[in-house]
Amino acid sequence: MKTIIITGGAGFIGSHVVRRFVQNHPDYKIINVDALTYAGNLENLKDIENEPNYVFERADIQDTEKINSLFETYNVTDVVHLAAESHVDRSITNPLDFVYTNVIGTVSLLEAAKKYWKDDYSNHLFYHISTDEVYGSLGTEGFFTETTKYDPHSPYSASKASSDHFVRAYHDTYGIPIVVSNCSNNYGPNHFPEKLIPLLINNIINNKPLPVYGNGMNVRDWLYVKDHARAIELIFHEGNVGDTYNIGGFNEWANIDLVRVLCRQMDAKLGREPGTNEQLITFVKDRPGHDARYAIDATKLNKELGWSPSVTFEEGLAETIDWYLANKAWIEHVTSGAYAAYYETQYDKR
Ligand code: NAD
Ligand code: TDX
Repeated sequence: MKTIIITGGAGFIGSHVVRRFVQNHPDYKIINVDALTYAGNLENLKDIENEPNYVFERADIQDTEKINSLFETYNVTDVVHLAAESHVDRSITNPLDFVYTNVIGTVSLLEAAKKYWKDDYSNHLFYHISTDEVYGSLGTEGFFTETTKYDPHSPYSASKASSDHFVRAYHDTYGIPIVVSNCSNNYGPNHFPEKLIPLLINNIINNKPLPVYGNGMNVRDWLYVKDHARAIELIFHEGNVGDTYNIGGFNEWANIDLVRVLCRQMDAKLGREPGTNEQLITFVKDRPGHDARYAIDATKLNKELGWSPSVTFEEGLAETIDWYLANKAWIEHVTSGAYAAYYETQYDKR
């Protein structure tokens, strides 16, 4: 019997992780701890909200008193930590928000784990979900491995790198059982439309310009979110304590090529003439400090734990587009109000 806090469970990746754990492990109690920022949305979990092994607790992970009380009330055995400020462009405008949640919030959770697990660390795990962006930027060759030196460039990746270091420091200093995974770019259902793929889908549906930063040649390595959630479930159960695992599907795309593929797939889905959506492509000012290329080497995860992606990019993208077309109300809810105002500040340069 485990009682697991999953932080950030109302967000994009977190909601897929919560669903997997709730559905696959009826013997675990899953406590979704989320502050419900602009990125958190309980609509993502409507289908499982009444499951007997699921509880939602609205809390800010920086609130140490509240986090302590949750550890005490539920006798928490494990933490799967996803809550974060996650958007690079927002980190450029508001870096302190990223320090507060990603760094201080993570340390606040580690402190609770240290306090409440100290009598016997052996039956516990603090699993920290991180990103490939901590490794910095690659040239045209090579991959990020688990031993690549950290070299973050954006306030977002600097805050995630810092949180990774704190998690490992709590292992080395206090003996807290930890595991860290660093994943490539995710895409899929429930992705907030400030991020590239859902932003493109939403804009194509609405015949709005498709903003491509710089020359569009920056490369990202894309993984379907449900495959990331599968990897997290596997690492949680079978990963070596103290270890790091890189997660990725060897699926690199230059942004502009990805935009074109998506335009073509959506021409077909929307019954538009081939080439219609590509006319919406608009090159805009580049992101400051824009990393050139990310590429994950996931060999360790494959060799040691037998994980590999279950869907091709084409299949994942098709499922994603279908989900957005079938869930227009979801997009309307998350893009109304504050998000609409944010979007205007981002793309008024066109
Ligand atoms: P997201 O922005 O969609 O969701 C973040 C969630 O955290 C939201 O539900 C939000 O309400 C919650 N949250 C934010 N601040 C909080 C706070 N102070 N206290 C409690 N809850 C808070 O993010 P995502 O894309 O699902 O990313 C989840 C995790 O995975 C992050 O740690 C991110 O760094 C990591 N990651 C993301 C990607 C990706 O491509 N999206 C890739 C690799 C790693
Ligand atoms: O409008 C856009 N136009 C554009 O060209 C946006 C939003 C992005 N881009 C480019 C920037 C990147 O090269 O597309 C690429 C992907 O951008 P994002 O979707 O913002 O993702 P990225 O910056 O790569 O970071 C993502 O992957 C790693 C997540 O947001 C992070 O949380 C995760 O850690």
